[in-house]
Amino acid sequence: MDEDDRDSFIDKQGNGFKSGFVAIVGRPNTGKSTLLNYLAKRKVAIISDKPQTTRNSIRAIINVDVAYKTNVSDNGMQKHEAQIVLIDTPGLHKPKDALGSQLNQTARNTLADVDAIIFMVDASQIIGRGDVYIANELSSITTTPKILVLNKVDKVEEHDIEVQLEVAKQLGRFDAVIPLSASTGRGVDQLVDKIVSVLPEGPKYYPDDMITDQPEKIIAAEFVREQVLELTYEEVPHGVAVEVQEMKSRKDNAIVDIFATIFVERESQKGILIGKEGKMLKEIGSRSRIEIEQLLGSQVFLDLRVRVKKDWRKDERYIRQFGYMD
Ligand SMILES: Nc1nc2c(ncn2[C@@H]2O[C@H](COP(=O)(O)OP(=O)(O)OP(=O)(O)O)[C@@H](O)[C@H]2O)c(=O)[nH]1
Ligand SMILES: [Mg+2]
Repeated sequence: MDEDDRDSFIDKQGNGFKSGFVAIVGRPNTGKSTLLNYLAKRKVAIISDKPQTTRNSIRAIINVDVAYKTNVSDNGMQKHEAQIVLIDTPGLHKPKDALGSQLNQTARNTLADVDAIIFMVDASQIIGRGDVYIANELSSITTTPKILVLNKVDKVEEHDIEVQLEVAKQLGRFDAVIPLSASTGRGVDQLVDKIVSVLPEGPKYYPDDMITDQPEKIIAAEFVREQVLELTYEEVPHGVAVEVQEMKSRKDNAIVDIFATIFVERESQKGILIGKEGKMLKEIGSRSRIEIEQLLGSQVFLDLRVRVKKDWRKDERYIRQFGYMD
């Protein structure tokens, strides 16, 4: 194709640029946030091995330049620039409290207004009721392209990947079924190609240098919560919320002061988080400070407190205050 031909092709197809909003949904712990971070090439969403880690819908802006097959051009391959606005959502699950219901609501609201949906299932687990439940909900959405992703294939034998793919295909009608590993990146290129192929032509929604819609203050609070998830067990990680009250640079810009509070539901949990001689809180603080320093690119002074808000997960006011209301 010479230069003139290319121009006329672009004119016919609008500007040839593709873009759109793409939601990732699935059960808790399937690896949605891991995929988001892999594609964003940065930690935008926190990750843990505990279910219900993500509590907001989190956008990452992925600018891509892919060649994909088309019937339009002479050689069957057309290079396409695109912007994928990927939206991570809380895992859909059977809720036990007001927070759980709100997390499900946040995930469902996201589905209403996207250009494509990625439904993620975990290849290393039995594909079961929780997945079927979500698949049934998705079946009522007929006009949005849907891609089923079988994640964590690095954890299973090749033969079992085939078996799981067959089971996954029974979950409904999808534009594609793609096995991948959000940890190693295997299969991610195929997913990106597929997403771009189903996206409409559209504008660049966000500037090139923008990675996420999450303010630094929120990410900093999440980095603290991630360490709590890492270091605590049973009910404690689920009952924790983190709020950054203040974040400001000192006059010489060398240090950022951050004042944050970890909220728990009970006095006993407060004791666990502070730990013997304050050891636990110190550990949470120093681990999250390192992450926040990387995020901000400057030295950080982190002041962490622990406070009790009794049964906050049952109280809409606190769910809203902590920023978990959509
Ligand atoms: N081996 C392996 N582990 C993975 C992969 N993707 C995610 N994980 C792990 O699975 C766990 C859950 O990952 P997350 O990304 O937090 O899962 P999520 O779907 O966002 O979970 P929720 O936010 O709770 O809905 C973490 O321990 C990840 O390290 C993968 O491709 N391979
Ligand atoms: Mg998540």
